[in-house]
Amino acid sequence: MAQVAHRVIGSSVPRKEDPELVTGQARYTEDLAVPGMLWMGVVRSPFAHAKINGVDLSAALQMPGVVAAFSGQDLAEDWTGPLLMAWPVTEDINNPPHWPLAKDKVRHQGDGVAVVIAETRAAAEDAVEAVDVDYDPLPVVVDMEAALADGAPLVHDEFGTNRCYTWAHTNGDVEKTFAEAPVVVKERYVIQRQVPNAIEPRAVLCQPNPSMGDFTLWTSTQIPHIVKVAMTLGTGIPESKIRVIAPKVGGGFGSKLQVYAEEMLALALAKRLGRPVKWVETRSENYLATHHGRDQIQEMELAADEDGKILGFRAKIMVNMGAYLMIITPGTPLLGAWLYCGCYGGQAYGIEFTGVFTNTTPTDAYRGAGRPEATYAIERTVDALARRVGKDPQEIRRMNFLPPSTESFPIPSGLTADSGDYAATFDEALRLIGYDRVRKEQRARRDAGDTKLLGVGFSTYLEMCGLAPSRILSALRYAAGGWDAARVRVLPTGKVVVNIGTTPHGQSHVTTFSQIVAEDLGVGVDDIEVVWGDTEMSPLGMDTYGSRSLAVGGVAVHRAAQRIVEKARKIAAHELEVAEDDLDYEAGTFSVKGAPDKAKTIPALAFSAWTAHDLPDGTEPGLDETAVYDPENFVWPYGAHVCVVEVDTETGEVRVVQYAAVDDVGTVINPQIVDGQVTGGVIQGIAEALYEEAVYDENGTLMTSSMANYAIPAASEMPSISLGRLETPSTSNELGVKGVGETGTIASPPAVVNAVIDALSHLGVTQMDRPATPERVWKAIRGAKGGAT
Ligand code: MCN
Repeated sequence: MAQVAHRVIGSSVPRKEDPELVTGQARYTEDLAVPGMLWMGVVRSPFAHAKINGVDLSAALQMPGVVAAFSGQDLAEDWTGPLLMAWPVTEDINNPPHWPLAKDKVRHQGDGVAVVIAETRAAAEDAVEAVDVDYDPLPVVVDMEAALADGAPLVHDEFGTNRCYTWAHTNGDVEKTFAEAPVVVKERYVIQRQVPNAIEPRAVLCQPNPSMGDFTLWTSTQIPHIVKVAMTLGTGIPESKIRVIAPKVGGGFGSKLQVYAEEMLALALAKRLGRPVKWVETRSENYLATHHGRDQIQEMELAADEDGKILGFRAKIMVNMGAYLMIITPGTPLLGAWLYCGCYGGQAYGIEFTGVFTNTTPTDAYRGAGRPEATYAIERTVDALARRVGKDPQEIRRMNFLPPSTESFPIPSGLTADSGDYAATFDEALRLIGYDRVRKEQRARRDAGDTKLLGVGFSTYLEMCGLAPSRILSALRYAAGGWDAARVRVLPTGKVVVNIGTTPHGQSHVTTFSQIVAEDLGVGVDDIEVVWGDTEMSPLGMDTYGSRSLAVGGVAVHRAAQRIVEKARKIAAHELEVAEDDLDYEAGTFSVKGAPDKAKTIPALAFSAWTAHDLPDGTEPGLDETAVYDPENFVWPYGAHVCVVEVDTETGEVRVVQYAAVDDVGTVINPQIVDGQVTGGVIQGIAEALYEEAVYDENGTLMTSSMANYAIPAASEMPSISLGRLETPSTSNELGVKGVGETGTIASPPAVVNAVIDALSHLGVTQMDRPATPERVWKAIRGAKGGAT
């Protein structure tokens, strides 16, 4: 039965996506097969840096089932441009061309050198092994500081340096503030590199359609619309001849916000061979060839008065680009550039990023992208300031919070945030955790000499997301816009079709966008079909990343639905023979004021609009409206996360025993989906704080190249999370919504590490690198006790 339409925003409507997923009916790119399909295998470099003397494909070409094989040089003429890099953050950035296959040099382990095409996947994989590449290994640099030192091996000779760019931003008089401040704390943090591990590795299938002279590219991506533009730029095939489809996508977390070599290769080879070409990434390839995340060295400073009142923020940050610049590699840190002040007041703000090339897999967006790094820096350093001035970390936060506001207000970094009450979320998180009880238990264990110590850590964060407005993105030299689009059609039978420009890959847009339309048009959520992920069906869109889908795309959906209501009102007034002003509208029904039985519903009006037998003069037939929305501001979720850990002083093992997350994401469309997003995000952040770390040896070999040695958390390691919420409507859009997709990952890592330090603070531990592995924690305990490590 159709659900009651009004009040549908704010209710936990069951996910419309689930039946297909849980019954195994959903089709991912890997599930797709088309007649005549060939398989592609990619030959990858075992070296992090080497000259390619030659690529011998002859043995591979002799193997059964092999149809073709090509080196980077063989395909050089197929490209009209390199892989897309869309964010040249400064005018003088060093931006090396990045081709789908290396031609003369490889620059990171896993760099593609050649491809083989075969009748089956197994034949392609065997043939990859048979390709003989003659390499001359070159000196390697993996460490950012070493890469900037004189005489370091150069990743790109033509630049004469491994410095990619330096970008800086200030607000207020930073030098003076720091020179005159009675207290300055300075901390150094290493934000370790991470490997995104979506459940579904990447996959591509490209089918040429000879009758039309066009190509269909199915790809496991977050950004089909952007991939389409990039394919045209890279291959010269006109956009009108390329259709990109993202079928079901099994997670991305930023790693599929990318244009990958394999997408360009599948398209170019389908064109060359006139046959469909498919490639599916193995998990090992995922570790080497899907972009990595994070990897910064931060120097973070706070200037304050003797009481701990913050006066200024200053950060100097080195960011590892890896070997090439991918779609937003240089811009990723800038997404956090305004958040090194967190949700605190202050008069001066200065930030500088230096991008550095190394012989490692390129980095790019990973859930939170720039904002978890900023939040980590400020939330750790606020604790350091509390230690310095002898205050409780709780107190230092409260005295520095920005004042509560339901209006937009400026923050120290110079942007305008939209609304919030920072102390209120903090109070609620402390209540959920049972703060006083935890502190009592902490003291009791310490007093009893227990080897399992408790620690409490805070993270009171401010996020900026909903990436748009286009004019700010342009000021930051980002190459694309930030708008999004939706088309809403009410069909003659009253069913509704909504074409959206965002591309969900686990975020439930089908459900939540149905809720918005159900609320607007008074139809049941099950009477609405949401169509996405296909550039032919939803030609206008900017896709899904930066927690933008609801705050930008969802608002476009709402606007298109409102246009339907406006047009339907005209037709209703005409049919009921009253003025438009004489109509009430509620839950999909127009009724004459004072005569409620004289009424017309949206489905009935859709039928009238379709027959067009008696429309008001000048009215076009049909109820079919499109809206394109480019917001005036970002949206600014915030909240307070409190983590309780238990640290085993004998083994150094850390276990999260309690976790409370109280977030304000504005108006909530679907509470259950929001809770799911927060929970998943927090778990991802706990893993970042305690387990995950990509480690290279000095030869540039990735030592953590599989799930056997790259620790991904299992359910058994995770706590249950207490969730709370405040709902302060965003002032940036008429739905009042803020994003939620990244909040948990942005907030949680400093809460966890602050908790570990808190557990050991009475021993003199003040510093902890991340991830806080048992070895690091054990060494910190031994070091603090003055014992040998
Ligand atoms: N929502 C809501 N009310 C709000 C805010 C959001 O009901 N006030 C709903 C939205 O309507 C949407 C979902 O919550 O259904 C997430 O919305 P939003 O915050 O707009 O984020 P996006 O849909 O743009 O998703 C992107 C974000 C990012 S950037 C990463 S990375 C991420 C994430 O979402 N990757 C994910 N969540 C993920 N979840 C899954 N399962 N898989 C991923 O790869």
